[in-house]
Amino acid sequence: MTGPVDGNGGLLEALRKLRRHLDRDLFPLEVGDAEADRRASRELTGQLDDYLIPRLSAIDAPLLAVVGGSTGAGKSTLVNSLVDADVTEPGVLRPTTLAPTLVTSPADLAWFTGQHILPGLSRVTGGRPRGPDGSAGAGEPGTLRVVVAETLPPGLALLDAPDIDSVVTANRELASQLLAAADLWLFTTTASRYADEVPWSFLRAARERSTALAVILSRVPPEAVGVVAGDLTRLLEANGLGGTRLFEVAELVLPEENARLPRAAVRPVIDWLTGIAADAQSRADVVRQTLSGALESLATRVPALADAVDRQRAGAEELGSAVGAAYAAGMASFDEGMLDGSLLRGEVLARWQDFIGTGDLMRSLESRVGWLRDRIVSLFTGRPAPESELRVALEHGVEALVRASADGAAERALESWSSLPAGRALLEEAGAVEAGRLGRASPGLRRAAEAAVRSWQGYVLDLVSQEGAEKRTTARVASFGVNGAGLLLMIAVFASTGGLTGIEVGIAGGTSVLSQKLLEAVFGDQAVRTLTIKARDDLRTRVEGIMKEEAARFTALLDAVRPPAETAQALRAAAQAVREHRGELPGERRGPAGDPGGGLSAESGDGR
Ligand SMILES: Nc1nc2c(ncn2[C@@H]2O[C@H](COP(=O)(O)OP(=O)(O)O)[C@@H](O)[C@H]2O)c(=O)[nH]1
Ligand SMILES: [Mg+2]
Repeated sequence: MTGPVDGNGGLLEALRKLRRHLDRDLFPLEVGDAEADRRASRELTGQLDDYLIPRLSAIDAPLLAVVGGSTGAGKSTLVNSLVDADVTEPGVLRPTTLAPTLVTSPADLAWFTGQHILPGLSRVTGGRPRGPDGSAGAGEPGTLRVVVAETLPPGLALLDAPDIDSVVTANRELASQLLAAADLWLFTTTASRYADEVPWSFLRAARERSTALAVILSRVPPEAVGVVAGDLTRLLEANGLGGTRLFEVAELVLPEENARLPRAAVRPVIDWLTGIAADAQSRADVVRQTLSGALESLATRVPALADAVDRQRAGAEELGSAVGAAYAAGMASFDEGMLDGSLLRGEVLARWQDFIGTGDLMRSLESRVGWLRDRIVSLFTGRPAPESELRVALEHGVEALVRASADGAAERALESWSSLPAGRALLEEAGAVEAGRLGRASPGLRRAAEAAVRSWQGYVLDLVSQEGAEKRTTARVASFGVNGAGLLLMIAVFASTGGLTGIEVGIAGGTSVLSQKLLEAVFGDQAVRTLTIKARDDLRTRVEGIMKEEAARFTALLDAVRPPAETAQALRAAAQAVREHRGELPGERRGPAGDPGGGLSAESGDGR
């Protein structure tokens, strides 16, 4: 009875495959109504685990009828009355009650205590649950109490579910979970509550998934018997549920609080259920109806999840581009700083003046720039200063520029993430401290920039010495010194006067013009252009590497959660595979329908 049925192996495999694709969190980002997407995904995985996969693995296993409905509808009373034993606790208004009770015939006990359906709920057996104070009703959350009732026929079990409208979220979710695991819903409502919205949202879901369903209209005042049922019948018809089996149970004066109803009051329900349980074909019909309805629903539910995964990827893309744009702007501000001459101010300018002023450089120059030498010498005092000071000053200047650009980019990236719900949520998850850190350049930036500038300077010296190895320039470079020429080239890299104003143009502009002239004197103007471009590109590449590292602090948060690119497509393919194997479900009953009271549609209910 519990072995897999021949012929549906492909379908089962398709469902298992689909299930595996749902294993990871597919909706980590706050994109669109992510909460609804997560809920839909949870419901789907729940139904696959709790019902579809175990049910298909054991198509002949006993039926599970779940008694669901609103608070106080009389569900527990009904279950006790149907099995003629106090197996579950009616009248309990304890919002903490979380362990639902499943009543089974002794013959089916092994199936229901084995973790086949609802494998996530551990089983407890034995008497009615008691709270710590001995009061009735409490049960361990996450458990399913399995109770035997001799009166129940083999082949059918009843489950007393929590209230679908419980004030406790966990109870409501459990109620939905149990209903999604049912072969058959015994949906219970009352004369006073049958028009409520919550029950109808469930009933509509049952209709959409063509779940096998019977409605029990309970607690009907004797004078209203027939009247309310007529109204409810019209409502069912109006909601596409015409023909639903409807039982009416009158509200009786009970001999004591929480007593069972007299057998006669629930006889029609008992007879109907017994009829289904006794007949293998009726049971198979119920299972097939619910199973095929649930499988059918996958054809829309799974692609909807795939679309939601696409939205997640698009959302991640948007956050990624925001970071990209912020750091591109950071790079642009570095470029600007490199060219606007601002690097040639302050400390660099002072060290440059020292450097030039030593006169060593001047003396080594060729005569055609002699006029320049004269001007410089008259301009600057001859303080001796090692060229290393100029190099250090340049290094600091470039570092400061890199840091300012990275700070600006970080601030911009943080701002744009904060303006998007998905970004805000990621930042919140990272924590306020980390978010604060993200808004500035990383602590490691200083070292990275130092290292980059030093190796760039090394590169520039290599460039100059390579160029100096050429016959036409060897003597001139030698007279100059590779270090001296290298420094001139570094200065020339920052030689644009675009951003300078006032007197600075004169000085900084002069600085770069001078270095340019000196370099040209050594290498020739064409070579200087090439060298400058090479040196500038090399520095840019190094800074770009740093910016990439900086941006990675943001993108790492995204990469940690972003669903893989192939997920949505894999989900759609899995849904398609399920559809292709749908035909493996045991077929519909052939020939004239010998309905042993088990038909779930069309004709009127016994109790009406
Ligand atoms: N007098 C009377 N009380 C009922 C009837 N059906 C249920 N009740 C009471 O209504 C309360 C709620 O019933 P219960 O079965 O716990 O509803 P549940 O919340 O749907 O499980 C309990 O105190 C029951 O004893 C009925 O037909 N007559
Ligand atoms: Mg109850």
